[in-house]
Amino acid sequence: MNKKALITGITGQDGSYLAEFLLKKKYKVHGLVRRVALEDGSHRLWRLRHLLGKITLHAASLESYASLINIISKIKPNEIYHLGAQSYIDYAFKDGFSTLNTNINGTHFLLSAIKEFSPKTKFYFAGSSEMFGKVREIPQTEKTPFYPRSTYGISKVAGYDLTRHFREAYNLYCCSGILFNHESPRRGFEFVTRKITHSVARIKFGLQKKVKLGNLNARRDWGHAEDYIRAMWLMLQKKKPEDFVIGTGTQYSVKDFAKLAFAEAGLDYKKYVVVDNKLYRPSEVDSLLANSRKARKILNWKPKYSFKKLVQDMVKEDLKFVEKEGY
Ligand code: NDP
Ligand code: GDR
Repeated sequence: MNKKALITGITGQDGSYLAEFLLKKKYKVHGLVRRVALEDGSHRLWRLRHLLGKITLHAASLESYASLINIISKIKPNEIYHLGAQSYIDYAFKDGFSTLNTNINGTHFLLSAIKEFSPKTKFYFAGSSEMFGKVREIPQTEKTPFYPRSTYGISKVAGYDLTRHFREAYNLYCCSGILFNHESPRRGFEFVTRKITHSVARIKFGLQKKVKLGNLNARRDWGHAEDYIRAMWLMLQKKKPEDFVIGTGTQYSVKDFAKLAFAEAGLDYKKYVVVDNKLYRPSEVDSLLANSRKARKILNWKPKYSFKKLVQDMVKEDLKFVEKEGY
């Protein structure tokens, strides 16, 4: 019998790679999407276009317990990957209420629905390095205390605690991946890496003159999404549910990323990057660095992409994208 997986956030960067990965492993893949995605598929399902027909999409809302019960009690998936979230931190500063509402309640609803209607389902929660925020130690491990710096980070700490609580109280297979930043040619355009590589391509084709950025000194542990979705799957294949930190163990600044991305297109970033103070965040996460020794040992996981290869992949694909689409 093929295994059944349900992915929330399937229209996002990670959801699309994970769907592809699970199809290759012969899973029956179900995705939870907002109703408007089905109505406006050509736009909202762009990352899934090549998979339509091979996956089953269900309209539901992370804000509605009833809609989640309907799907979970019907499918009774072997595995749920809960990736759906308001994931853009700048927006969390503009509307903390909806960020907390979607991210915390959505997680709580799913866990409750599993407990009531499908207790054998294994559950993956998309935790984040943003939970470490103002870091208490360097590098960060599964044991590092949390100190979130945005409502997004706070919502992810709550989701992480809910996941642990349902595991301990009801003996469910629930675990969290504490994933550090991961990027790809499918990254949303507002995140800094994609904003940079898309701007590089537009500048190269004469469609744009400059790119405005905020804090160039923020440092991140950047990996490739394709490596990270493999870690999610590995976490659900163990006998015992456990939480894992996933990252590369290397760190670069936004400036380093820009320098390399422009250089890949034969350009000098200094001529094109403009710092705009309005793009600084009210409270910044300055520096994140993973220690994923536990995942390397227990999951036998390690990233295949280097930082350089990630940047090259994103610039190459954005040059193709802008040439083809013209924007
Ligand atoms: P994306 O922003 O690319 O995707 C987010 C997904 O969540 C989309 O499918 C979006 O659907 C869905 N979503 C957002 N709000 C709602 C809602 N109210 N109801 C239903 N669905 C909703 O994120 P990523 O793929 O990059 O990340 C996946 C998960 O991993 C997220 O939870 C994120 O917070 C977390 N994470 C990501 C990291 C990264 O570096 N990428 C690192 C650590 C954690 P729609 O298309 O309809 O908007
Ligand atoms: P992040 O990613 O906040 O780490 O969250 P993002 O790419 O938005 O920012 C990374 C760093 O770059 C700085 N920065 C800018 N950021 C954006 N978006 N736009 C700019 O113009 C800009 N200039 C500088 C930011 O201040 C920040 O320090 C991502 C998301 O995927 C989360 O969902 C996930 O949990 C974390 O990664 C781990």
